[in-house]
Parts: sequence; C-alpha cells; structure tokens
Amino acid sequence: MAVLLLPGPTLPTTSSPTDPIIAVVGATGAGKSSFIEMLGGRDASGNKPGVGHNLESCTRNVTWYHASVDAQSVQLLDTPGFDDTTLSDSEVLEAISLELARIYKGSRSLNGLIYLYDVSRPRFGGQSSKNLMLFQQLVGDESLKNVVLVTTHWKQSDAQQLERQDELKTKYWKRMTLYGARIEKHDGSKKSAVRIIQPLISMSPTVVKIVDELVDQGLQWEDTAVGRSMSEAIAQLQKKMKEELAAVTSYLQEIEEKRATEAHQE
Ligand SMILES: Nc1nc2c(ncn2[C@@H]2O[C@H](COP(=O)(O)OP(=O)(O)O)[C@@H](O)[C@H]2O)c(=O)[nH]1
Ligand SMILES: [Mg+2]
Repeated sequence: MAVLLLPGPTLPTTSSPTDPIIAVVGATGAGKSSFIEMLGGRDASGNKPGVGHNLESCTRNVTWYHASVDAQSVQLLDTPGFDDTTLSDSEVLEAISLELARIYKGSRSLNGLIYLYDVSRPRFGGQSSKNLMLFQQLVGDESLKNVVLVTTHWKQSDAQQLERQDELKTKYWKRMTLYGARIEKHDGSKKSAVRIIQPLISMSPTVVKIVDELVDQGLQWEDTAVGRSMSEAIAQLQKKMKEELAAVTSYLQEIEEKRATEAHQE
C-alpha cells in the first residue's frame, strides 16, 4: 500500500496550527467518544461525537474534534476500535496510520495518545492482548512517554475491577510504564477527563513509530511492524478457514459416498 495522502477528515475550523493534538484509541465501547464528549469536543460542523454509536464499526473513520481544556484549545482525534484481526480491522489501523501520516506531512505530530480500556470486561483475553500489541507497534517505545493508559467503566463496589487494574499494572501494561507511559483511572466525570488529558497537552509533539516507518523511512504498509502483524494474523485466519473448508468438504464427500453405497445395495 502506498502512502496516498488523500484529503482526510476536516479539522474543525476553530483549529489553529499550534493546537496540541491528542489521539484517543482503544477497543469499541471503551469510552473514546464519551471521553471526547466529556471535554466538550465538537467536529468541523459543530457536532458532538456519536456516543455508543453502533455504526462506528461500519464507518471505520477517524474524526477530528476541537475542544477547550482549561481555556487551552486542543484537537482530539477519535478513532474506531481495532478489535480483532479481521480484514476490516486492518483497515481501521490503516485509516488511523494514514491520518497520522497525513498530518505529519503537514508538519503536525501528536502531543499525546490516550488508550482507553474497559475495566469491567471480564478478563484480559487474547483479543485485548492482540490489541495491546498492535497499539505498541503503532506507537513505538520512544513515544510511550506521551501515552496515558486509562481504565474506564468503573462501577462501585466491584472488587474484581481492582484486581484487574492490578493485573494490568503489574503484568500487561508493565512494559509500557517502564518506557514512561502513565496509568490513570477515569471515573467518567469531566474533572477526571481534564486531569487525564492536561499533562499531555503540554508535552512536546512526538513522531510515533508508524509515521516514522511510513513517511520518514518510506515503507509500504505491509513492511511496517503493524502491517506485518496484520498480514500474519490474516494469513493465519485464511489458513484456518481453508482447513475448516477442507474438513467440511471431506465430510460432505463421505456422506455422499455412503449414500451412493447404500443406494447401490438396495
Ligand atoms: N459506566 C460507564 N459507561 C461508559 C463509560 N464510558 C463510556 N461509557 C458508555 O459505554 C458505551 C460506549 O461508549 P463510547 O464512548 O461510544 O465508546 P467508544 O466505542 O470507545 O467510542 C456508551 O453507552 C457510554 O455511555 C464509563 O467510563 N463508565
Ligand atoms: Mg466512538
């Protein structure tokens, strides 16, 4: 895939070339759009983000919002969730990557990334693990200092959530924190959203790994770390489907042969 920088989603008209830029990522339903709405985010037409939008997974679009955080103007990038390794999720990752590459060509880079994680999810499964790996490959170790890992969907008196948060801190997110990523808890309030985003706003912009690979190194999507992981995952999926199809075909053939033998005996 060549880095064709087609016109991307419009930045709100209120944006200034010096506004800090923050991307909000995470699985579908983690609370990305809610987080942006909580900060008063509006798109170029003045619309709020579509919270709980079940069409999100169909649109696969990244959307820019403008917000004012303690009188500081910021640009927020709302992204679809890269939830599994189907072909369309590869498209989601591509869409995010291409938008970041596009703004980089216009001399703009991210000041920060907010990675939201729904702590009420029963367990950190294979999907969450894949998601996290892809996120790290997209960002790269050097930009992890510009990342905040945020737990959302906190419910009162749920001890398991604390256990899960502990597990994230000591296990799954440990590596990222060693590279400077922060961990925060979002209670769903505006105050909490402001507290989480505030330190990122004053950070120096960073060139995330995928942008360096696509633009500075001129790599094709397939040759980037994320692109390679996606191709491997898709190849595995295709292999599995092929095997399943072969098993079904052989089963049908067996039935057919059995029927033919029975018909012959009658
Ligand atoms: N309890 C709780 N619900 C939340 C929280 N954040 C989002 N939601 C709800 O979760 C659903 C999905 O949120 P949304 O912002 O659309 O998630 P997105 O897919 O990541 O953009 C919506 O019904 C939200 O109201 C949170 O921190 N706590
Ligand atoms: Mg959303």
